[in-house]
Amino acid sequence: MTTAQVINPATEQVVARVELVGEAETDAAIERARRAGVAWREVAPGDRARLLRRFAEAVEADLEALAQLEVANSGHTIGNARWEAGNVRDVLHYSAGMPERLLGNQIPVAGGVDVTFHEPLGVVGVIVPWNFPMPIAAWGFGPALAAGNTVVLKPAELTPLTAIRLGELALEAGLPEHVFQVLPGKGSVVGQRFVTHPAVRKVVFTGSTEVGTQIMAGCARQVKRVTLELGGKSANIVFADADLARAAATAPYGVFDNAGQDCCARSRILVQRSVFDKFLELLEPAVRGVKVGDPAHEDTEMGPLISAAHRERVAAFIEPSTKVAFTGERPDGPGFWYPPTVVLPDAPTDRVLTEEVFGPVVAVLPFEDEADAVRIANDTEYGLSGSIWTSDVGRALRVSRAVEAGNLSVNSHSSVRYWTPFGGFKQSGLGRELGPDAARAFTETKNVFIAT
Ligand code: TAP
Repeated sequence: MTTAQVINPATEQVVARVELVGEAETDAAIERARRAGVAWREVAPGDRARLLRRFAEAVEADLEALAQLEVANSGHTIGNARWEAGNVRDVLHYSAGMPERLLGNQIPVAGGVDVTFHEPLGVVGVIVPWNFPMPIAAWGFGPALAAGNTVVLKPAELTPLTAIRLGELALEAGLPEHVFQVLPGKGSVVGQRFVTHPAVRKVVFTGSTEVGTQIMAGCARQVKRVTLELGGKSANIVFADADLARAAATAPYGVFDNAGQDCCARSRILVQRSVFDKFLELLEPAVRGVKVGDPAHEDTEMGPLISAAHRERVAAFIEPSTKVAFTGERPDGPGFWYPPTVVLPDAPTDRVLTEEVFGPVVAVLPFEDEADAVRIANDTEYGLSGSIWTSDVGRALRVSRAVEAGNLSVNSHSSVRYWTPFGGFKQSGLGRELGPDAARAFTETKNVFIAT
């Protein structure tokens, strides 16, 4: 077996070595999951609910330790890491409400009775990126388990530690063996096997659009079900009638949270021209004030990037000709630090406007009127999130309906709530996670006609 080093991005120290599973072990785990599924789907819905609640309680009991582990695993600030572990707990509690509510229909027919059932798919493969190792995992495994499926989960190679711990907690909570297995390994090996193995009936993938398209093409060969959560280039639209002070004070948190390694990052700030200069004046102290540093400190707001290679990738967006308006702080010494950076693009074709940076770099640009704002916001292949700042309710609704994105917020930057659906338009993804229909995405609808 090969091993991978897990490096704390804030210290560059090796914090763990993890054994990576290969193709044969992946096949064996999928077979175990397939067998475990035979009994799991027959567990009474109320008992499945109770087991998911116990899993949620085990996460709650371990919450601080999970959060501390995430700080070392991925460099997330301790505040964010606590929210992320809490999100896993909440998703599990919410999923525990699903088994008893997977209702079918009774449809009026002549000559008999017609009913529908929501049958589990079987084995579900969940592939998770490094940017939110815990929540993104739970958005897949919580509803999938609730619907009676078994789950094999592949964490990102860079950040496997918290997922491994969640696998242990599931067993401690009493989930039957092999119902939920965590398989640390390479995407090209373990993730790819989820795509090609016929017993895996659905792949839930979160990550880059590039890999997501390969997974979709691979799954197409077996008409395998797929949910994709991919990249973003979201717009934060600030109208002249907005509370400008609030819009400017919160804008950094809409894009620099998790050091910008967030598919929902509002990495384009569109500001109505009449207040453009005023907005930049207000934005500057907010950006300079973002507390960047040791993610284990309680008041740190932004930690490091995930790796040296990723920092290089982010830095490459700032070319010699790029107009940098201002930057925030970054600590010296070890750690993959990059400062919050505000740029003023020259042309709509600038890479910083068209490509996902996945780092703390935001482009600010002016627009003329509502139609112009919508045109610019939609001028991207992505469509995941976005914010609209205005005091006009009618405009808020008009623009929300016109922007091609799955998750919009008005006078706020919130994107993720476990009880509302989450997912992307266009190349940001396919399907939805979370929300009241989350378990349905892990079932097939079966129709049965009984002649009377
Ligand atoms: P990817 O390189 O796409 O990796 C994501 C996951 O897929 C990792 O677990 C990776 O494994 C695995 N993988 C890589 N190649 C694979 C293959 N050929 N077959 C199957 N699995 C494969 O993305 P990343 O660099 O980890 O994350 C950054 C990207 O993810 C950004 O573009 C970001 O926008 C996107 N993202 C989107 C969302 C949502 S919700 N839409 C959320 C988070 C991130 P390894 O770790 O072994 O490479």
